[in-house]
Amino acid sequence: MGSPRSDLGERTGPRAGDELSPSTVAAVKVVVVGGFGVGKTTLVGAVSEIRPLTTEETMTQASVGVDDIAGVEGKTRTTVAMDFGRISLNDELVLYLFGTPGQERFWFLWKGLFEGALGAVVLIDTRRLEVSFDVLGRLEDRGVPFIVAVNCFPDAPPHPLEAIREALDLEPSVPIVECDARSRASSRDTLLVLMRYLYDLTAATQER
Ligand SMILES: Nc1nc2c(ncn2[C@@H]2O[C@H](COP(=O)(O)OP(=O)(O)O)[C@@H](O)[C@H]2O)c(=O)[nH]1
Ligand SMILES: [Mg+2]
Repeated sequence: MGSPRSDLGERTGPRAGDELSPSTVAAVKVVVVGGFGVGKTTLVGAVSEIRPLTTEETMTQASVGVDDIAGVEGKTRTTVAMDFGRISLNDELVLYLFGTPGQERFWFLWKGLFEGALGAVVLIDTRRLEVSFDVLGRLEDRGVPFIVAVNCFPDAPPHPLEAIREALDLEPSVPIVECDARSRASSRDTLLVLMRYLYDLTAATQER
C-alpha cells in the first residue's frame, strides 16, 4: 500500500501559482441539482471563473426512451457524470460547484457528491415540475439544506412563486427565487440566496 492520497481538504499551505491562501479563504462545496434539462450545466458554466469541467456527451441512441426529453426536444447533450466550477463570492468565500445529473440512473453518484456539501440549489423548470419531485425528496431525506431556483424559460407560462411552493410542497422557510441560468449575475444572485439561507440556518442553530 502506498501513502494515503491527500485531497482538497488536506492542503497544508499555498503552492506555487496558487492565488488562494487557505488560511484566509473559506472554500465551500455547493451542489446544483434538478431534473433532466433544467439548466444545471448552463448555470455552472455561467458563473464559473474557471473553465467549467463538464462531462457532457451527445445523447446516444442508448438514452432514447430512458431520458425523458418531453419538453426539451432540442436537447442533444446530457451530463454524464457531473459539472464542476468555482466562483469567488468575495475575498473570503469561494464556492466549489458540483452539478449532478438528475437522471435516476445516476443516483448512485449522489452519496459521494453530497459528502461535505453545505447546501444545494434545486433548479426547476415550471413546465416539468414533476422531474423535481424525486430530487427534492432525496434532499429532504438526506437533510441537505436547499433553496429552489425557478429557471425561467421563455415559453414557460409565468407562475407566482407561492403557487410553485405549494405545488412542490415546500416548507415556508425554504427560499424560492427566479433565475436565468444563462446569466452570470442571476446565477450568482441565486448562490448568494443559498449562502444567506445557510448562514441564517447556522445562526438559528447556534442561538438554541
Ligand atoms: N431560455 C433558456 N434556456 C435555458 C436556460 N437554462 C438552460 N437553457 C437551455 O436548456 C437546455 C438544457 O440546459 P442544461 O444546462 O444542459 O440542463 P441540465 O441537464 O440541467 O444540465 C440547454 O439547451 C440550455 O441552453 C434558461 O435560463 N433560459
Ligand atoms: Mg447538464
